[in-house]
Amino acid sequence: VKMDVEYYCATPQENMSLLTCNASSGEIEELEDDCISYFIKKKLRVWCKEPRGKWELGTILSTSGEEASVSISNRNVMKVDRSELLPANPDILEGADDLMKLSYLNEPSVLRNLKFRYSKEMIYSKAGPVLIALNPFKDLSIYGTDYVSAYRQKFIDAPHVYAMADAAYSDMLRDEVNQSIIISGESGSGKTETAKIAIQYLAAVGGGSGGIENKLLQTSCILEAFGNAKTFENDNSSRFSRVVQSGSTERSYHIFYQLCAGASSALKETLNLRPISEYKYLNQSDCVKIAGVDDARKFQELMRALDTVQICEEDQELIFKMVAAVLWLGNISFQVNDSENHIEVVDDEAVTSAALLMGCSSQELMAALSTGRAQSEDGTITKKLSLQQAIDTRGAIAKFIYATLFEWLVEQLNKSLQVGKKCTGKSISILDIYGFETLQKNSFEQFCINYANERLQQHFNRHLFKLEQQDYESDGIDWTKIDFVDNQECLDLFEKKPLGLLSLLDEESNLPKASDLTFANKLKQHLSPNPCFKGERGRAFGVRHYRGEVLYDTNGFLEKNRDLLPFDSVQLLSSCNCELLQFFAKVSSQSQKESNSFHTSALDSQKQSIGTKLKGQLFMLMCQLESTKPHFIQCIRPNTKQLPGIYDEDLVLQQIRCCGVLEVARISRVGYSNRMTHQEFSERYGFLLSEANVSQDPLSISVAILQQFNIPCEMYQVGYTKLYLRAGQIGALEDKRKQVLQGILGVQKCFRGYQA
Ligand code: AD9
Ligand code: MG
Repeated sequence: VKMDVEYYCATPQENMSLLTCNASSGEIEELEDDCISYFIKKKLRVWCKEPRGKWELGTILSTSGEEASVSISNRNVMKVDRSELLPANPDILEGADDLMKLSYLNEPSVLRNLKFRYSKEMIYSKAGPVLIALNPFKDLSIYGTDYVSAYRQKFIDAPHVYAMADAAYSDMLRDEVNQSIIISGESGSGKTETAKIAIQYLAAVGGGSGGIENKLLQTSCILEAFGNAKTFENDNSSRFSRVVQSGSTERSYHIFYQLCAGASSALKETLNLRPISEYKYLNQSDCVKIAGVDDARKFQELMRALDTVQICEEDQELIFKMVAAVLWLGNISFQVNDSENHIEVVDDEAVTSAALLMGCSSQELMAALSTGRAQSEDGTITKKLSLQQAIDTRGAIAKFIYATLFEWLVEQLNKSLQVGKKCTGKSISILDIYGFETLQKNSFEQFCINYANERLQQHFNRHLFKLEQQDYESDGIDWTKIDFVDNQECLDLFEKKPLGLLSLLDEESNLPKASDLTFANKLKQHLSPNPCFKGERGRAFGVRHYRGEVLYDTNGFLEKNRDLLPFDSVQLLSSCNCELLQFFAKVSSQSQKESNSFHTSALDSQKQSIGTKLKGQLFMLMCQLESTKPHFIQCIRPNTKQLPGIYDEDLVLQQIRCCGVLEVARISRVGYSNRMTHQEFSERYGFLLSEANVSQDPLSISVAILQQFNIPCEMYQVGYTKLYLRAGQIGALEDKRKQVLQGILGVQKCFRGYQA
């Protein structure tokens, strides 16, 4: 950074004792006398930590031994230890759009910078290559067609999702390489909104034919109706599984409430639909409404979206039948026959309605809910279910129907977007998952969600820290390694075989007599030495995640992990007069074939548990992402109240600390954001050389280009195989290239005109 004023350039530790002085000459030299005296002499501002741990701005008045007297803003003088002092940035850097530009990258400076920007509604900032997005919790007028074209034409260069989407788009066109935009952040930090903003941009600039851009935009509305729900942390949270139960102040998936509120009277009649309060799956929670959300209107929007993506009326009815079937299933009740300790299904409206909607007879449904098969010495026998078994079976069928519906819907959307032809071009993938969660009570759902986020963070670390630095080292350029928090150890805690959380969970799920308590004990027995694991009392255990420690309650872990659909239910579903259920039940029965899988028996070896399935899906996802050039966005939630204008410093700091953006900014400041092989570089810019280079070897051509364009030597390094350039250098070369090419094109046009 070149400036007129005298300033300091701190070493990676960013503390007062390790400063080096960068005088206006631009030369970096070791500071001769103590940097604190320099700060006193120049009346430069510092951060000092007050007793309650908050950082205050001030100027050092004097020092005595290890103690410094600091005058802070309200004219108070505070005495602090020298170690509690950090250099503050000069005013001129206030609100810098890239953290990389700050002279001092310490935590209070970064926090202040982001706070300043947030107060001016500048919610986007950069940390080198990473876009930081602070959730505004209100609509800002920084989106829409005018902004799209301004970013496309590069009239604006302020950090924005549009700018990042544009970079991905331009890189894809230029390098013909698949791209990805990877969005991370805690629950409620704004990932899904950010993903939609990126899609909006790409649809606008790359839409083209067939109205595909409009369809693409409408898919979010559909996916959110069926895949999102209100949680404690976020009114519109991307979710995992919650059909049969949701916590207080939480709701099930939006679609249930939208359907009940917005269905036409004809549709209500077809589905025998009742008000929300009459459905057990919905009325168990004390929350049915979301402030400021009109479910009936949302339903109309959903219907329009379904029309736009060309899901025909028949299929639409089928979808709503499945949704209503789930609701009616939840209302089915059981009567316990005390003398024989088994149950009967109460033959009421709930059974008839559910059976009708699913396309089977009430008798068949009642049989599947009350009896099951078990293996005996003489072969398979049919036996009556206990109350708990019947409730679990009912839940399993409801979850299966909903999961099936969701998968089918995604398939329909994909078909609709392909507009009949196979996509052969390059792609941009946008990844938005459920965000990291720490609740009062964390269950299997949080366990899966947080594991997935741990995987995603590893991808972030791998690209921004590991690969980046490996490249420098192996290519032999001067480089001082920068530390970062690697979460590999925590990932290993989950994934290691046979002694990892997922393997032990599967092992325990396979044991007929196992319980949540035996599972918790097993974890303690095997994993206690692991620094990321924390044994707790009773059924609980703790994991030290990259985003902090989370306490999990193993209650329900085994049952949820097994996620078995009893054999009789599979048979029932494949015999239903409903295409959708038939198809998926057949797929499911393939994997269960010839095994009398029954939910009280051991986990069927052929059916994957939820944990293992998730691990496999994440592995595939990571493989897919590895074949793309990544662009990272870190979303940050400034408060937990979901309200605009509140910047909770501690909350922001905690997110900044664990997501690694500070380290990214540090690496970027001293690193080289662009790299190209000598071959690529010489081929791309070689034609700009004014004198034909005698030597044809790529390295000599590359060096000649650097010289011709006067690129200062501190702005690049030449490695064995690649050329490393600091930020901003490629841009200048690209501009020149464009200029020359346009010149050539102009001449050609002229020439053609002349011929004509
Ligand atoms: V979760 O992990 O799925 O629970 P997300 O996806 O990170 O979470 P989401 O995108 O749903 O969070 O954002 C939460 C809410 O913040 C939204 O419903 C909006 O009300 C609000 N939000 C987020 N980003 C923006 C924005 N750029 N502009 C306006 C926003 N509001
Ligand atoms: Mg989301």
